[in-house]
Amino acid sequence: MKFFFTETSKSRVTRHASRLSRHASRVTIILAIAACSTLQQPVPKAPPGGGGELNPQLRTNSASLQAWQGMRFGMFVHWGPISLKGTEIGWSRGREVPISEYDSLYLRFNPELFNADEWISVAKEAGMKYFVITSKHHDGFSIWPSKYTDYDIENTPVKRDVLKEMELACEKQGILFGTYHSILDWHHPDYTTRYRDPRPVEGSDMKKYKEFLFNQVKELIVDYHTNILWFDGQWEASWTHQDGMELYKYIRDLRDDILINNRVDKGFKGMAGMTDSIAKYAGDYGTPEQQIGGFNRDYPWESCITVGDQWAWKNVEKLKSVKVVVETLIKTVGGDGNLLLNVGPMPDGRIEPQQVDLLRGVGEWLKVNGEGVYGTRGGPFLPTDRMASTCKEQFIYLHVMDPSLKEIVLPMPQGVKATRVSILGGKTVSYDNRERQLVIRVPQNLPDSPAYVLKIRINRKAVELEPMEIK
Ligand code: FHN
Repeated sequence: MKFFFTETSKSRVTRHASRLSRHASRVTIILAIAACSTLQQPVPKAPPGGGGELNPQLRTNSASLQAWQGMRFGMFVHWGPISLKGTEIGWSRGREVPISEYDSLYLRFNPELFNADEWISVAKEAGMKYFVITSKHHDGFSIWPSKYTDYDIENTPVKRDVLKEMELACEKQGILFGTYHSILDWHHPDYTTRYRDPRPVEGSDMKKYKEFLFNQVKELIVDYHTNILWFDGQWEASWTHQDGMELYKYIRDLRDDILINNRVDKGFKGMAGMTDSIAKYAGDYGTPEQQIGGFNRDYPWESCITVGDQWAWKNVEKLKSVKVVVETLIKTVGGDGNLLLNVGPMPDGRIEPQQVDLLRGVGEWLKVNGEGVYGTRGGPFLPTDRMASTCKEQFIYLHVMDPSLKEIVLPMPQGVKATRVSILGGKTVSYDNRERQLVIRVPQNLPDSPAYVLKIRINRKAVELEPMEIK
């Protein structure tokens, strides 16, 4: 289901809508979701990213980018036969799990309790607006019946196209469907970098591997209508900057409204995730990992973070608390980023109850405070450990994580005045406009919550205020 449309892709959306005419109400609902979560902000100046120095004319689809940025919060899922062992996907191949054993796990991968609708309902209850599943991780297992390999879901006991079921569940429930795809592939005979694998590289042919990779990416686009291609595994020497720009152009030529992260190319700058040079490397957004990216309104970014300490399912996992996840979300959106929060489903196909409970807790907070998250931009006050801010139209949302504050003093540019202050889910709040300052008196007896959000109406468009530091 396409959430995004531009002139060129409108016809696709129209075609899609006519195919779905019997579900017209769903199309309306989904487009309404995109609309209400689409950023209300002016189109950013020429969004960076795109095809990189080889294809500078290839620009990111700004309507897609804005709609995705407005969604702010997504579910990441790392899942595959390795969940049978409870060790890390990809990385435990040849490490905790001997390669021969790892590569035969798929023969007994039978997630009988897998229910895509349940997964997507959990995402919705968490307040997540998009979903990214590992179509293929570094271990080379394809979680759909691919025409280009037998190492895929079709040759497991489960005999279901679980990826199609996820796509349809997303479409039914109005969640944007996306796929994570590993460029490197430690299983494929033609991939030329080995990881803890004694197989010689002689005879492997990257030209053949690239053809395989491009063909599988086309399957994800044409057969599964992915809206996000979340690449990973770009760091090894087998994959070049030229390859990255080529793959970006290949995808753009197939569909101009798919979002492609910066790990398609070589611009990923370590775990900080941003791109060294926006013009040089291909990719639509930066991907800080296991950390909150720095404040950046000029280049879209998304932090990917696990609920525990492993990407794939791990028995007896220590999970983050609701408070930590809510604070992580606040600081991320306060920096103008998205948060892609990862869960690792169990080998039987369920998301384990403790992870579901955690996500539900986050969803409860967003039910009250989502107005200060969805469709907003980060700032104007830079995030701190006690507060972060987002903005939309003439409103600033101040997310306060420190319940001990009795009075909050905010810097205000000359001539900018508050005209109303209230608390989301509550009443108006007393405040004073002073010389280049706004003083807010925090109400007593605030509800027990990871954070409360003050909605501050000012006398101009909030996104026009220059970012300001607060203490
Ligand atoms: O190696 C992968 C890892 O398994 C996981 O998929 C993360 C998620 O983005 N990315 C790589 C580590 O940077």
